[in-house]
Amino acid sequence: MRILSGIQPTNVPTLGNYLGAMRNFVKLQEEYKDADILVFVADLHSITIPKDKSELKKNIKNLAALYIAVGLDPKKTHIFIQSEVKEHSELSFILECNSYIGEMERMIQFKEKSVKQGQTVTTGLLTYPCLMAADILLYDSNYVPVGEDQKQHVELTRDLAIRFNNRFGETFTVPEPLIRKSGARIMSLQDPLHKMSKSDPNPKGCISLLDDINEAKNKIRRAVTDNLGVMAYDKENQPGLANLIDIYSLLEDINVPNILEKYKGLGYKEFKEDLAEIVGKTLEKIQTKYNEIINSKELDTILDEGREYATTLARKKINKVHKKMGLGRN
Ligand code: AQP
Repeated sequence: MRILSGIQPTNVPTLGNYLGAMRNFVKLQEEYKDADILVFVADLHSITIPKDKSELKKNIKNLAALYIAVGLDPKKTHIFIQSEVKEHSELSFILECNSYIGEMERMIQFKEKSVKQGQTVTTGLLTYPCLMAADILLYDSNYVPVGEDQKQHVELTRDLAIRFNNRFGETFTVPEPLIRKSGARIMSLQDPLHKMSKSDPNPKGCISLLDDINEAKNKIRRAVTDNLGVMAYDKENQPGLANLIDIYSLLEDINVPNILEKYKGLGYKEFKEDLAEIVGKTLEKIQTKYNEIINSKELDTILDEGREYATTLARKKINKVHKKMGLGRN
């Protein structure tokens, strides 16, 4: 069985990326001991919205180091950088030629992001789902751990795989999305109706995994709540507080009723103070490991091994695709 997932190096990952994705990759390592797991830095995906060269370089390396810092074990999980395995772009083009513009235009993410971009929306943003399908299909991935927002892209990948198999003969494994029910959507600390995002221009709303620890604690202390002053879990009327309770629950592995019981009759101040400490400890642990690995030779060795492993699998699949379609001489 093979499981594959990736994150875009659009900025330093946030606590939301950690709780909604990275931490789950680590859990998968333990839960699926026999599975072949590949986790990559989706740098090609990140350029669908143009990026500054030096920022991109830095973010790629940071994300690779953070994968290890949060607990991915390179002995169990192959970690690589997407653009270093050329077959991703190659299969992406082939899939573009087996998909329809209407399918791409229907993707919710394209509709949302293209509205924000206006006239400067790139062609890459439209064809992004074909690249994502290529990422998945190159490795015959059975499961793709994604957030609810990416489910539509995995469904499109399934359609493309089935279409290709019907047209050219059995070639691709049809994947399934793996969506964790407990992986809450972490919201902005300043605007709890919008998700915490690494490209949020307001740094107060999101905690980056590389934030200064005291600064991160202050962000929790100053997080927007409400003036009801009652410790309750009510997403509709107290969305800011509910978000903080979700973060507490996930980081401490305590369920919501137990948290409410613990803070019954106490003010938000005590709760926020404890949560600030919990977040601080989490970041400290991640940053200690990150500092050990970021400038080490070990990081390059891990990424070289990941690239070699991924390339061997990907090349084999691309050769098969070429044969099935009649491309080249063989
Ligand atoms: N706030 C969040 N809560 C829970 N999970 C989240 N994820 C992202 N934000 C939250 C999950 O993290 C993974 C990262 O996916 P991505 O980098 O490919 O892009 P994204 O989903 O668009 O993440 P961001 O942080 O919002 O990036 P930008 O700002 O660049 O668009 C996914 O599994 C996602 O579900």
